[in-house]
Amino acid sequence: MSVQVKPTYEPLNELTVLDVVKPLAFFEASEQNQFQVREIGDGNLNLVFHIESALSKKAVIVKQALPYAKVVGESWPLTLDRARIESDALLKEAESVPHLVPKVLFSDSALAVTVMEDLSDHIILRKGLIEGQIYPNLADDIGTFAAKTAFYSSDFYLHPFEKKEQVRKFSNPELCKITEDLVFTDPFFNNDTNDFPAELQPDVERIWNDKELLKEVAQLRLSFLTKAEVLLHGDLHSGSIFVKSDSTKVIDPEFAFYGPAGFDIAHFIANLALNHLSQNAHAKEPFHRETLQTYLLQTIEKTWETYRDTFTALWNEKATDPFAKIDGVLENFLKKTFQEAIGFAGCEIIRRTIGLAHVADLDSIPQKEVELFYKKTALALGAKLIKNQRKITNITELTDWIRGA
Ligand code: SR1
Ligand code: MG
Repeated sequence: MSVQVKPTYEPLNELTVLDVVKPLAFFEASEQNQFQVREIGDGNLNLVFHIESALSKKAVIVKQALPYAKVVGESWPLTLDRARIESDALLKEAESVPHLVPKVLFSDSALAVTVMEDLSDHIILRKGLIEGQIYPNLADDIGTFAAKTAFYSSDFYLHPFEKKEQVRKFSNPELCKITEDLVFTDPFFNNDTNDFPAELQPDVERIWNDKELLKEVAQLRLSFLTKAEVLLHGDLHSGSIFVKSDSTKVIDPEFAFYGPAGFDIAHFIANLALNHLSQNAHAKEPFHRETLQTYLLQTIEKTWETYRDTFTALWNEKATDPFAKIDGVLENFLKKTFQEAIGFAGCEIIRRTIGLAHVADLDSIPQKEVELFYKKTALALGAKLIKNQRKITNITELTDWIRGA
């Protein structure tokens, strides 16, 4: 009788990662001794290996969670359960938007490992945007991703028992705490995790002393803490999206949890707004800059419109909620989601400028003076969005504000 021994957790290396890959049916037996392995993780939290067969050139990605946050080191312990959350979220998302997420080939929660489809022919959206690339399908794809994953996970569609089971399954307290601290708390107080140059001190203090702003942030933070409306990706910035000209793949849902419906769209919009601002410095010539900035604003508008229209179509066709046919119920939900998204976007813009984990869009601006100028502009835009979230009634008002920042 053979006894199956459960694997115990060990961080993988370029040799041991093959023990995970070899038993998979993905590669032929003849390929087993021909692998080329590279560790390619450049994110804040995990190991990522690219494993390619030298014979067929077929490849897979092996992602393993470390028991701490790589960006800080072993002094910041972090649950391995995020690997389970990530593979479960990818599988759940694949039920409604299979073309927009990487395929999961294998996962093991004890090893904190997910093996998935290789996407080396894509690049990270943030990199593409900084380089001035345009992705025509991006708005449709992200609007569809956010609307479908939201609707199909919500009380508008699921039986209440199933919804509560999903909320339990995607309970993600440690990763949520990172967002509660880094997005909704630390940047608004004089906290050690903040990271900004001395020249920004007056602008930062203006934020810390703005009681009206802090009151709104407290409300947004409470929404994030308490509203289990829909299954969110939880970290939908432009580093969590892989793109090529005709394809979009949303990756890295380790922050997935049930939260307020506007949160994912907000993070996407905030990161496009930061790129829009940074193009004033990155784009080499005025015509190209104008083209890029117009594209970015149109993408923000179209993402929201796609989200709204896709959610509305699903609601009209499939909602099981007893109030779904009552006039104004959907409109109220969408209005509240939209306005809250504007506030969340403001928090993300501020956090990516002065908190922990900045964005390359702003940090890679070559001249220091120019970088400071656009960081100050980002702080002012973030504060404006937070304070005026309920005054903006349609998406073009928002893009007008971003254009005029
Ligand atoms: C310690 S983790 C820092 C950031 O990286 C992730 O992508 C999230 O955005 C998180 O806030
Ligand atoms: Mg990530």
